[in-house]
Amino acid sequence: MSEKLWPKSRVIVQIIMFIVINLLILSCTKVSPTGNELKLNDKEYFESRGFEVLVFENQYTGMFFDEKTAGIMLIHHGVRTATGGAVRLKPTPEQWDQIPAVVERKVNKENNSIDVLLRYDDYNFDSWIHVQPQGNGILFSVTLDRPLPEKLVGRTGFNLEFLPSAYFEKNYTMDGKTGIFPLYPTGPMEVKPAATQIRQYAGHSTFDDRGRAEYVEPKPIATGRTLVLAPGDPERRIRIQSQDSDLMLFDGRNVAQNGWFVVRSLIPANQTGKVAEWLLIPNKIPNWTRPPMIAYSQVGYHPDQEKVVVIELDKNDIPLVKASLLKLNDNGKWIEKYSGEVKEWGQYLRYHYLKFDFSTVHDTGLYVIQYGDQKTVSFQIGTHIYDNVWQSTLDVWFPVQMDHMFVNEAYRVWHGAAHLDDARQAPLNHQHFDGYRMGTSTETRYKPGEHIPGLNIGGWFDAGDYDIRTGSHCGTVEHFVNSWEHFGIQRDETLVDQQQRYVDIHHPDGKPDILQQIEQGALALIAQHRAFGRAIAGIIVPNLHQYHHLGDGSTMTDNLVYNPKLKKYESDGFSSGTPDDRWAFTNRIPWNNYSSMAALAAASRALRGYNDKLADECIAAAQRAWIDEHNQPEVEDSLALRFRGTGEIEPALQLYITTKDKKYADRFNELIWPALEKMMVWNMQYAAEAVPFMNEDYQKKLIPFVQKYKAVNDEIPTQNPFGVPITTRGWAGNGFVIDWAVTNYLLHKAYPEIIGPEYTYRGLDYIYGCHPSSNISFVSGVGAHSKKIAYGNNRADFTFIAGGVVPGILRLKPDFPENKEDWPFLWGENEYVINICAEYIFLANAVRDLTRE
Ligand SMILES: [Ca+2]
Ligand SMILES: [Ca+2]
Ligand SMILES: [Ca+2]
Repeated sequence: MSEKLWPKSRVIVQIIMFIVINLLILSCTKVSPTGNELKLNDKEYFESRGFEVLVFENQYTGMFFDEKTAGIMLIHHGVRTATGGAVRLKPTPEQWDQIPAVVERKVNKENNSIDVLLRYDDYNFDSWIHVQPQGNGILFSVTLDRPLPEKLVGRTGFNLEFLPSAYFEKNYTMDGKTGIFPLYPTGPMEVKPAATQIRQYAGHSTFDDRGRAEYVEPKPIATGRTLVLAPGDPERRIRIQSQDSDLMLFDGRNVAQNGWFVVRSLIPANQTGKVAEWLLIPNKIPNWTRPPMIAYSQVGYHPDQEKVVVIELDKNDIPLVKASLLKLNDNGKWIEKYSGEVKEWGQYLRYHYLKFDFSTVHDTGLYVIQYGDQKTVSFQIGTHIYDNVWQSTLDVWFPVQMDHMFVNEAYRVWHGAAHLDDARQAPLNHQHFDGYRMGTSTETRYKPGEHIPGLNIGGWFDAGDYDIRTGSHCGTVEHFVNSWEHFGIQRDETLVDQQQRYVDIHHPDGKPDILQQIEQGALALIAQHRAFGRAIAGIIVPNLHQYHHLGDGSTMTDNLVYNPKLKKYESDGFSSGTPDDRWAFTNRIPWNNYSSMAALAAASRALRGYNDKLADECIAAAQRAWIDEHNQPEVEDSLALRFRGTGEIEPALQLYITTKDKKYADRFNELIWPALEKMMVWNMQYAAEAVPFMNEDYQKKLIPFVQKYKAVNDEIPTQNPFGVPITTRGWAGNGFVIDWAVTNYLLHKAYPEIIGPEYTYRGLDYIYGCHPSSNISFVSGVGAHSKKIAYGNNRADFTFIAGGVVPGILRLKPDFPENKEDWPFLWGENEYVINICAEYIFLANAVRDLTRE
């Protein structure tokens, strides 16, 4: 790169000119209620109309390292366009690169600024970032009390990362020289010696150097002092001016598909005091107001169900008093069918909410909702609308997740038979990057690193990654069994041949697909009992450079069992010297084992008559494990012990339902009541599932809890306008909403006089679009407008897998609900997970059942 740098004086003149022009503009335009200048608000972020700056409200959690939801972030005209503002040790930090810890965060109300002290423990390196509005923009200054540690010279900079999809098909200028943001990463790259790599998470490496002792880093695509992002787009235009050091623009996607466009200034060596300073000036559309968002179900409504839409307004928006419902007539014209008052709900997170109830409209047909000059796309009211909403989850999404199988769909192969080299005994004293850990003993008859035969069958890719996570497998199998037993789902649109390891989507084979999925799950679970006599935590790739795999699961390993006699990357055609086989994490975890017993006991009922041999083996293994687990010595003060009591509730119930042996019912009764006293919300589903199998005393004894549960339900609409429990943890809460709706369905079936059907409908409505931030359906391919860009294992293609359900709306602290529709890589918002998808099948069938009441 040989861009000529502008003289400093010219930059200063430019800044002065800019400030003068902006002051002129300011004096001519009416100042909005929130003002044009950034001000620290009560929630401790900088706010102006159309532009906000969050400074470490959201910190790196350390759990998955850089999740692109931490550091300094920009919200520009309602969209979070920048993240990761911090002093960083790489040009384009990846997920597992080092993250700074926040030692101190000072919010200075009196002078409208925030100071953050960041620390990298590995290097004993501290830096201060001072953030303060200036004129129409905001100033970021980095100061050091001590100079950069020698090892960090040339590699440390102030970074701010911009969302690629917000800048796709847009330009930038660097010191006046124009460019186009690359749609696809195309280098340039630099090769560096591995020894100079900044240590990644726990010493792992994201880079597979195939024995070359090197790694790669992107080089800048533009360098200069003044960068304008999207100069032609008033919504996205940002100007960044650096006083004393160059700005470099990088494309992080060159090293990781989930990378962002990074703007960076290097921090100079041997300097203290102010070492970098940027003035960032956003364009703001005068009096910008976020358009109203009408939250409704993309699938539509059954004529007899409650129909309430929620209207989400910008805080500067003035609520209207009426909304209307238009119906399509035979001549293709939209005719007003209903007009009604919109009711004030109030403030939730950062928006203002109204509700519009049109439950009195029962006529079937096509409708749109009109609020002001906004119309939704059309939706249906009809008795049939829930008839075809869950099938793609069973027909397509689950087959695509099937591990150890070749999965075909018409002309397309989703993936080959994966992980045929499963699995090796995981090493001792190991903390794995996906949360698995091994202690001081394998607790099996296998030596660390030894191949364990028989684990290469059944199971699903747990989520957007490809591990066999035992806990989620257990939940998935149980949800499938529940769907089978409650709704008798006979659907057959998929061929599954376990002998050939072959799956063909849209190819009936005379066998119910749901039983074939239960078998797939049971095979993975029983394989663990065959090898170890109990469940293990899971099976996962050993190397970080394998873990971030995107694409065909069958290429994640070489499918050849590891042979220590061969050299690395060498193969004799039958075995391989490359240690890429997945590891089995084998520690004994009581609650995991109990979940497995529950799933196997349930599976044995469903498999009876379909695969009797496997059904017999499942129930025998579950009963044997039950005895074995009760003979284990108590583990002292561990997570395991805490779950020991409550973990038995599920298997006790499932073993009882399968065997009718009273000892299991007794144990269930012994445990369920104190569990309901302590944590009713978490245990109510088990209590409700048990009702049809317990006596009248049980059913009576549960009534006060059901009443209490209803009281909790009826409290929810005062907490948020959507009337479903919305969690605010690090992973968005669709799974919890589905679970809640299912529990309410089971309670409604058992206690219709206490629990009405509305909660179950409401839960599904939420999933289909009646939620904060947008009205997208969270089930890919279901509803008029649904998730077309999600975190499946095809996420690098910015696409989806039909029938997958994503986690949904993530709340970024303090008040920003987000679900990116144009960026698949935020797993907390967009990652499909097996147990949630299986429970969704149950919920959709439950709602369909309610429509027949
Ligand atoms: Ca995982
Ligand atoms: Ca089938
Ligand atoms: Ca292998």
